[in-house]
Amino acid sequence: MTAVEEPLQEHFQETIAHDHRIEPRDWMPDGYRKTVIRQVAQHAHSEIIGMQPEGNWITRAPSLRRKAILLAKVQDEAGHGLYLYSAAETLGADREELTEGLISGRQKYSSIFNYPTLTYADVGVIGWLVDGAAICNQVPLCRSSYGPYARAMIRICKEESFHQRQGYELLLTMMRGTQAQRDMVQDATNRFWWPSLMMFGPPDEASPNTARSMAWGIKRHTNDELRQRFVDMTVPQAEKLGVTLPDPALRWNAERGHYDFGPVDWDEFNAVVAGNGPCNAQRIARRRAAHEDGSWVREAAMAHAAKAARTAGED
Ligand code: BYC
Repeated sequence: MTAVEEPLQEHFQETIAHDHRIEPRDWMPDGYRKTVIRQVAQHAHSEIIGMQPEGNWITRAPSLRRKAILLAKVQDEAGHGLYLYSAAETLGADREELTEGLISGRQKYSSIFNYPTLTYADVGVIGWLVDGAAICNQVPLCRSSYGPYARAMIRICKEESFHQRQGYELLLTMMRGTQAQRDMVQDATNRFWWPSLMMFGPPDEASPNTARSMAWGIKRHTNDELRQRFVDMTVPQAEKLGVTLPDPALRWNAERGHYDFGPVDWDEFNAVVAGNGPCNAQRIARRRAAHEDGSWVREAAMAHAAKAARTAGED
């Protein structure tokens, strides 16, 4: 570290220690900048790819009301992706490079979106379990040490909590319907339960980033802490709904004050994250095609901006 950097590093450490926010203009260690860009990019990509599994059902929604709700939810996800890309840009990340990172497979997005959506009950279960897991993970990120990320998360969490409730309400309606509808809800729950637990990332002992990210206040809890919090929150909701969570080992542990649950299949998680889940190739191909289809819009916008700058220069 150079003599010039030493007081800057000290100021950075003090800001973190006092739980104040790091802002784009502040000096920060290279590793901090890279870690925030990596996590925010992963999050932004998840929101953008996350539009696909539910988007699959927009044209086949069972009523106008359900269609309007689903359209609004998927649009919210696009908005979340855009806030988050903007937050990454405040650290010097380039939007085009971020998109390239996603479609080339260099950067990750949440494993959960590599599973197919087979029935309309999946829309409800994604709202209940996937948005439920996202809220558990993201509410503490509203206190993340990087200011623009923390502020983006406040709005995102408000919208996620509406998403979670719409999913649960959809499932309550289906559970009051026919036996075939109840079976659809149970089947969707069976398919999405374990992948939802995988959303929190690898177990703490196998998570290379958690310790450093927590020391820097980027993350506030470990992956396993949040996974446990999600299980504790969700079991009573499943009981109220009348569905069975597909885990015979799930039971209340009075001594720990938490639910015990069975082992997550980490081989499946690693395969999905490595690109070999059921829908990885389809999701990326779709995103790549959408990006290529939109190139004329980007070119037109750039040409317009260049012309406006030239005109301003002539004045
Ligand atoms: N899937 O050391 P770790 C949503 C990667 S979208 C894929 O624990 P970290 C929604 C991880 O990136 C919700 N990859 O990492 C949208 C790292 O790889 P790299 C998405 C995963 O960063 C539409 C490596 O594994 N939420 O709300 O400390 C509809 C080692 O992991 C996963 C977020 O993204 C995974 N599940 O912690 C509905 C929240 N888990 O980057 C809902 C923000 C881990 O070194 N992100 N990896 O190549 C985070 O909080 C953290 O990034 C994680 C991982 C907890 C996910």
